[in-house]
Amino acid sequence: MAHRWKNDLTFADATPLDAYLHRRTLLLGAAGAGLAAMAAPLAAASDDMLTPNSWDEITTYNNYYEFGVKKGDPAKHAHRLTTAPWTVTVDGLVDRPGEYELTDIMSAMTIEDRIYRLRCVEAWSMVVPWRGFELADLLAMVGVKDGARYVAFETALRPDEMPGVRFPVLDWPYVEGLRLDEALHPLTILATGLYGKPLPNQNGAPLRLVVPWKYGFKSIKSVVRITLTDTKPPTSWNKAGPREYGFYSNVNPNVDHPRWSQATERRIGGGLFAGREPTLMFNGYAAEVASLYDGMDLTENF
Ligand SMILES: Nc1nc2c(c(=O)[nH]1)N[C@H]1C(S)=C(S)[C@@H](COP(=O)(O)O)O[C@H]1N2
Ligand SMILES: [Mo]
Repeated sequence: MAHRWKNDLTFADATPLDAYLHRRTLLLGAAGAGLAAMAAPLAAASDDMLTPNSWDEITTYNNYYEFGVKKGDPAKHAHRLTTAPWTVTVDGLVDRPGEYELTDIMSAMTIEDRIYRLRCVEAWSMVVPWRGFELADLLAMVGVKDGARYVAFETALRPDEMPGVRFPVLDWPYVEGLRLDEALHPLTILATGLYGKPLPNQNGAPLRLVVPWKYGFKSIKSVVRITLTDTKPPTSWNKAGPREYGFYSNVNPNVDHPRWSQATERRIGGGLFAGREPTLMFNGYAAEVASLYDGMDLTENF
C-alpha cells in the first residue's frame, strides 16, 4: 500500500533505518540514492503515517472561515469565541430531543484518544491526536427514530465573536451532513480535545466532528445543532460550489477536483526535504469504510 518517495524522508521524522539510509545516500551519492529508493517499501513499514503533527502546526495552520480565510486567522481571532457554557440542540427524528449541556453529554460519553490522518480538499494533510467520543454513542443516548437517514450539523453563528462572518464567503451558518450509516461508523467521532488537552478554539472548540476518511471540510467545527432527518441535508461547500464539492467528499486520489489533482498531498511540517506523498483511497481507511459505498459510482458521487 503505502510507498514513500525518497524525498519524503526527513531528518526530523527519521527512524533509525531512515537515518541510516539518509547517511548512506549522502555518503554514496548516486549509488546511495539507488539504495534508498530500493529500501523505500521497508521504510514504509515503520513509517510516519501516524506520527502526529506538532501542537504548533495543528493549532496555527487552520481552516475556520468564521474567523478569516487565511491559515493564520483562526489562531489570531478564535479566542473571541465563548465556549462555556455550551449547549447542543439535538432534534428531528430522535426519541429524546432537547437542548443538551455539553458538560452533561461529556460525562455520559466514553472519552478516548485517537490519532487520525486529516486530508484537506486543498491537498495538504496532517496527523492529529484527537480526544473525543464516538458520535454513535451520542446518537444512542438520544435515540434515533425509524425513518432517520441522515444527520445534519450546524456551527455556531456569532457575528460579535466571529469577525469572518461579515464576509459572504459561505452562506452562514456553516452546515454539514452525513448519511446515517456514516454517522454511526465507529471511526466517526466528536472531538473535545487535542493532545490530551481541551480543544483549542481554532480547531473547533468545544465540540467538532471528525470524519477521517472524508475531506476536512466535512469535519464541522463548534457544533451547536445535530438534526436527524429523512432527507439529504444541505452542506456549506456543496452550496458554494456544487460542481467542486459533493455531499460525500470521500478522500479519493482517483477523482480530481476540477481545478487540481487529488492524487498527492503535502504533509504540513514535512521539513526541508519533504515532497508530496501519495493520497490514499479513503485517506487510508478503506479497510474500515469502503463497504459503506459498495455498488456506488464514486466519480458520480464525489
Ligand atoms: N465551521 C467550520 N468548520 C470547518 C471549517 C470552517 O471553515 N468552518 N473548515 C473545514 C476545513 S476546510 C478543514 S480542512 C478543517 C480544518 O480543521 P483544523 O483547522 O482543525 O485542521 O475544518 C473544517 N471545519
Ligand atoms: Mo479543508
